[in-house]
Amino acid sequence: MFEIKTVSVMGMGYIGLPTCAIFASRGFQVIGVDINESVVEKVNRGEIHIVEPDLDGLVQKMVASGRLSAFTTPQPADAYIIAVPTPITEDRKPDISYVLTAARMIAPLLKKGDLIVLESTSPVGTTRAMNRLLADLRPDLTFPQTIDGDTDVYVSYSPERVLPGNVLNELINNDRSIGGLSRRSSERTAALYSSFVAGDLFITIAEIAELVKLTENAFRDVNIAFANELAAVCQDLSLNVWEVIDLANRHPRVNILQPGPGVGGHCIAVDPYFIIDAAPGSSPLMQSARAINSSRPHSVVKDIEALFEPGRRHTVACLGLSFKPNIDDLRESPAVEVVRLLAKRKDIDIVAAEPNARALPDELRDLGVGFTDALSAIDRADIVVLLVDHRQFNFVDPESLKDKKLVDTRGLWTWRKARKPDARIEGRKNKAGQSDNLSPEKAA
Ligand code: SAJ
Repeated sequence: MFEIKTVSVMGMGYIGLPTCAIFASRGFQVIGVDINESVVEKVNRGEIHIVEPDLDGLVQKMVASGRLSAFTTPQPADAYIIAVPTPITEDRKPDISYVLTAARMIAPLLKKGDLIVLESTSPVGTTRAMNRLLADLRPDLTFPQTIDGDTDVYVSYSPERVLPGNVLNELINNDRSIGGLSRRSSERTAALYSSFVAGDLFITIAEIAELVKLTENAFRDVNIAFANELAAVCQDLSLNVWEVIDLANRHPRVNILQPGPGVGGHCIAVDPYFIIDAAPGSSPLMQSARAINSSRPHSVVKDIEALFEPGRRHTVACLGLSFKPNIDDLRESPAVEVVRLLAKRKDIDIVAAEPNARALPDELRDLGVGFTDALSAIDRADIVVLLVDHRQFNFVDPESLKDKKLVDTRGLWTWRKARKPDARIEGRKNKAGQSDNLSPEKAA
């Protein structure tokens, strides 16, 4: 076996940069590669360009130790990790061009014994397509063709599955699937990741590992769509969806997710399309889920418009812009979409608050949206819309909302903070010192 001493990570984004830092912390010499010069300069100064707990300190330490350095072009290594974006096109087809470009860039550097691991969320078949491209570009080396054959170069798929906001912890502790194009590829990949992964490693074929990653995010999308559909049903029936979910989830086998203004981020709102594109005739549920979740911002806008009084100019406070609580990431954010849709109206004033951002995105500022802190926004508005359940919004004084019309898309004020204490009669199992282990027969 060839020993891996140097690891090159292609792409230093939300996944690539923490991966660089973790490999460096395990003693590897790590080369981070990114086409964005300012990212490379920042990392080489020991700084980071994303918001992620504890990552800044680790990157700073690893750069200072000399084990992590960044470049705009690939450098020779023993293992190459590809962590570049795989977006969708306008017509919702997967775009794997960044993966293939990364493969083209490393092809000239490859030598006997090297390992290539694709980590980017990818449509089924991408790892094999990348392998074919590499084999075409380097006819002097052998690449995996059958699961059993040994080769000069090893190729695997092993997706990341970490949650933004908890990346370092989940990188280490989550289980991982590894889909090698050959048995030796899987073995080498497992050996490399076991340097930092404390979770279990599961070996499978590349196509299964690719579909597993897509399945995880499609599963969550479908489940969020269920919660969002239930919210619409409850609205028709004038019932509180938060209470319905809270009580239903007390069933031992029910776990309904939370409704909201839609699904954002660059993963869950995108990845189901990779499955839908591959099997359009067999994925009606995933297609419906996408349609339900994508239409949520429009429903929220309708709920707000229902509060307008004819002839009156309203000021609407929109609280929260990020795609989920307690982060600064506005990409594909349904909250931004709600504000964008509202801002098309010229008969209202809009003021937005986002405690994790220093300014509004240019697009919203150009639409005439104001930007201030939550309390001033509430103060100025007659309609208050809660779009993201940031922890800061827990501390809003209910008195300040008393005379306002509310649209609480996350149930933070209208349910989570307003749960009635006398609506629960505590059972014996929850009372201190009173637990009894009676079998049903004994209890009877
Ligand atoms: N959301 C709801 N209701 C919920 C849960 C989430 O409306 O009950 C919304 C959020 O507000 C947000 C969106 O869904 O807009 C996605 O947020 P998320 O926290 O569910 O997931 P992400 O996009 O931050 O990260 C997901 C994770 N995948 C799964 O949980 C299956 C993460 O583990 C993946 O690594 C990541 O996608 C990725 O990179 O693919």
